[in-house]
Amino acid sequence: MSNDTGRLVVDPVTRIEGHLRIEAQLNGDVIEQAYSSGTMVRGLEIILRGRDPRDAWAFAQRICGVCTLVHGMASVRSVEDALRAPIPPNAQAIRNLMIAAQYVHDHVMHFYHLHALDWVDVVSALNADPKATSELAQSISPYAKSSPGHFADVQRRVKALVESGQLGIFANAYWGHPGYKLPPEANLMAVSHYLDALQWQREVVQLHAIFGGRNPHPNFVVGGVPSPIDLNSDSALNAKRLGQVAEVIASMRRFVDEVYVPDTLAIAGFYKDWGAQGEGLGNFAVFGDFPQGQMWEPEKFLIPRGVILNRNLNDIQDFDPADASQVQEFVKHSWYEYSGGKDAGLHPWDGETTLRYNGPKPPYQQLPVEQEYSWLKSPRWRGQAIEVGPLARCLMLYAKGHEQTKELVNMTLSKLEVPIEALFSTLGRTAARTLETKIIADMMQGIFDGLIANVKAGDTKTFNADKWEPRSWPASARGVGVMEAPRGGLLHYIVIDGGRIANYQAVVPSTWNAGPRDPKGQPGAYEAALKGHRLEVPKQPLEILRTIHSFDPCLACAVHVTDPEQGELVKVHVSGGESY
Ligand code: NFE
Ligand code: MG
Repeated sequence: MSNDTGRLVVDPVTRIEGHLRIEAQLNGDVIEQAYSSGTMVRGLEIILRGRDPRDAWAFAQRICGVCTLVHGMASVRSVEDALRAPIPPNAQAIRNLMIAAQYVHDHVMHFYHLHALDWVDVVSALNADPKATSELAQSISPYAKSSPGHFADVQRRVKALVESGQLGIFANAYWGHPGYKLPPEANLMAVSHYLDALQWQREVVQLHAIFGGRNPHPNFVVGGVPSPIDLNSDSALNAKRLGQVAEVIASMRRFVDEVYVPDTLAIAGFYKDWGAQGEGLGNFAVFGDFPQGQMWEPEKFLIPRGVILNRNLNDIQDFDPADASQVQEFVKHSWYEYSGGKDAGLHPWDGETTLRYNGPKPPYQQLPVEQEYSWLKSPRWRGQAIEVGPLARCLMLYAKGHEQTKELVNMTLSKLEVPIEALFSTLGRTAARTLETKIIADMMQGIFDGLIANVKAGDTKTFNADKWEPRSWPASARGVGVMEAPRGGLLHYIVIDGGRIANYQAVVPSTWNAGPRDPKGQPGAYEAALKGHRLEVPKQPLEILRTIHSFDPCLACAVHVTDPEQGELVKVHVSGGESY
């Protein structure tokens, strides 16, 4: 909706996880300022206080059901970091495979089921010629499901949906918007792959169940993984199960190579203008992941750590999550209070979570953006707003000379005939997600082969009990669990006192990206990215969806706090004087 003050409101933004509101201040049809607000508070952070650190992962993992394992992983890593508890090589390999599987699963789902319909017009697919669609599909990929009969069948199914007046999974988009540029055949091909991806994701997610007992929310243990390896046992990771893992990896790589990568390139070719807008900050951070040793050896990460400022790929800054001058969270424009006042920035080991809603009572026209307007905090790196996620990782791999990344990025740029600056854009962000999926899917093969070789050499250890007993722990300890979640760098900070959790703070990817302005007035990544967008049809702000979806928002992850100690979730102060 838009009102007479030129404020355009998109609330809720759909095809994301959680509750996000975007307000855009328009000057004519151009976005002059944008504001990102997490509108629902929920969560798990403070209920961890007082608990056994070895149990924390099971609670923390419930922060999100999309990135189904990352908060469990970050949590066990935070405890292992605090205790300097090493894990066996097999456990590291299994964890790496599980993280990689999360990426491949999550990114494919995001592309087809959450983002594609910003670029693909389902209704236009009805006008496609199935034979021409088949020719198009076969010209870009050897993928098997590409016969004229197959596409005619898909078209019939979509037609039945459209004629029923109930688009179901395809409802609520701006069909017919002039911003849709794909020819009908490309639309039909993409819709067909949308349906294939639904089927595919159900099968490949089995990898988590094989290693972690189930999905979503597979099991973990501090000190390793809870799955014993015994090639000859029915109740352990045996030859049959490892064979299934090999099949899943092959299926992932096939779908990425034959469907996801070619589709991304084909669709991007019609949207090259999106390679020149939608980036915003120019600052990117990668905390690093896929350890080849222990987590406290970041120099051995396959995805390297570092910070890029002002798009400068030649001068990578060091990142240290334990340094209180580097990572801080601010609440100036958030519905929280700090004991040190609204301008303070707190390192997460000293983090505070005190909720105070004093915003307008819903339904409201617009948010008081000069005051508080979001349930997200504003994390900053050395005071700077930064973007995290696939684009940051792709840039970091590229900047650090990773050969496959350089080849893939250069291939993409030359195919699309766009300059390297096009990486810094909405299109670049979406393409980076595809390219990193390819890199990570390929990487899985090497990790898996390494695991098998190690097992064949006689090492079946998956759990290290040395630091399991709290008796062996120091009286107090602090740790940070680092990981790269699909949506970006993730940090879980834990303070352990007397064997119990004294403080726990999760600093989550979508908080870096979707957070509000900080005390210096610097916008977060979403807010900066939207600035300057011209809306072709302001009543149908497709452009906002394209750029916001390119980040793959998860507001469930980003707003993850609750306050059970006071027996009430939140005190709501409404400007009219009521409270409820
Ligand atoms: Ni809920 Fe999550 C990922 C984490 S997001 S999806 O990826 O951490 O910010
Ligand atoms: Mg937090």
